[in-house]
Amino acid sequence: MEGKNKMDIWDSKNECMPRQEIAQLQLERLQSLVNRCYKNVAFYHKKFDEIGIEPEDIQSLDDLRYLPFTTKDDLRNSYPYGMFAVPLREVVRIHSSSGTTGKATVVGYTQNDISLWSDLVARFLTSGGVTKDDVIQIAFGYGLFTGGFGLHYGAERIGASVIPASSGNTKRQIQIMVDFKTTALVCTPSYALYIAEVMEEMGVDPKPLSLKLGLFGSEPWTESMRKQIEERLFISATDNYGLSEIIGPGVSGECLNKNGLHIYEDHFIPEIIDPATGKALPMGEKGELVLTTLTKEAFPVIRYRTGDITQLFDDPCSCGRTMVRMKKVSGRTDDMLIVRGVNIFPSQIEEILMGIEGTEPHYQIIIDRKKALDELEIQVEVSENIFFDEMKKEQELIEHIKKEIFSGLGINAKIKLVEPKSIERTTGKSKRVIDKRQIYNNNDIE
Ligand code: DLL
Repeated sequence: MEGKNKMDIWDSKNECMPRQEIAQLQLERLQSLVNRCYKNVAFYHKKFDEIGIEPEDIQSLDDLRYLPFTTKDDLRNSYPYGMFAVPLREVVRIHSSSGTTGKATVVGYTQNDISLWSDLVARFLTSGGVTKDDVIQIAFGYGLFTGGFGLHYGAERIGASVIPASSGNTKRQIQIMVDFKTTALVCTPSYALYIAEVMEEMGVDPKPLSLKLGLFGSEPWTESMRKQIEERLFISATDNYGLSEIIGPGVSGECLNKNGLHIYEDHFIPEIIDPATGKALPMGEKGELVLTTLTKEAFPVIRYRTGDITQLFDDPCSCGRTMVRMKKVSGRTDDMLIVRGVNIFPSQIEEILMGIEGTEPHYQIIIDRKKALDELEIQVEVSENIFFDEMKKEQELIEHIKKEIFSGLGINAKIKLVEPKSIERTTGKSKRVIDKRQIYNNNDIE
């Protein structure tokens, strides 16, 4: 990359559109969306009638706030096809969200939706540095999860050479990377870190490899995690974001300035709301991201509450794209841990741990309730060379982490140092938190 201004843009006509034109386009598309939803989706028809809104009432972008939210529960209640806006015969693809926090939701795509999806993925692949000359290894699961197929079609759209490796079988991934001269890796950030670790075990030096780019997403990751991955794999890593309910990957992505993810506003309207009150917040404030799809045919959604916490900002980016950006997602509203009344996000703990020498970027947060009091335990892996070296050193490290957690979060945590590689690795999204309080609750119900 010779200077930041030389970055390629996949669709400069739309990605660099003047803000006024974006707003005009959004309004036209919003009006058409509202019409389509009212006409074709019983759920929206009923909701609009209930609150006394007709499609013609939407006269400006500000009127969006009068429209009802759509929640994950709404989608679940219409399982499997209740929210589709076209007959099934026009649907050419069906995906489903992972369902880790409840019953899965089912999403559909028309041929036009698939084409749009490929273009949006091509946008963030391009902004992350991928070109048709790249050999791109897709280590996301292929299947109902949108990661594998979403990235696959986008990479083909660019004309890159796609290796549909899928996730898992890590040694084989690395062998492929070496033999096929992979230049770009696509997976979750936690899997990228695991790949780096297995490379070390196999004695594969990442430095002379052809690998130069990493495009990671599908789970939250901190700046410190980015640094670790970049240094260990000798790559430049960018973040991309999306969710099945909206389209899959391709809602937003970073450019090589790595300063926020450009949201593809010609196809999605982002809002930030206060998750407690549902009130829209002004630009720059932190809250829950709400997204409206403007052009999706099979599965349009109005004001979908993503549960993801971020901030929007609209200062210009030197790459030339004019779309608003969102900060890296710092967590989900339902990920927020309330420990003895203190609100904590796992990403805050990650940020603190990453800054402490002698620890590895692998940790687990365990919350339990003993005698009506919440207890927070953080298990942290330590680097190979320091573990059990000296009891005194170990104790010092524990005290140091405790102190940092207390000064950062205002909470006393129990710190447990665990052996290198003892925390379970993942080939997909990582699970950092074990909340035993919830386990008890579930058992109570059963
Ligand atoms: O994870 C879509 C995706 C695939 C995005 C591949 C990027 C790359 P779901 O399985 O429906 O879809 O999960 C969506 O994952 O609401 C966020 O909580 C989280 N998430 C996705 N991307 C990011 C990211 C895919 N870059 C849920 N940073 C979302 C933080 C992310 N969280």
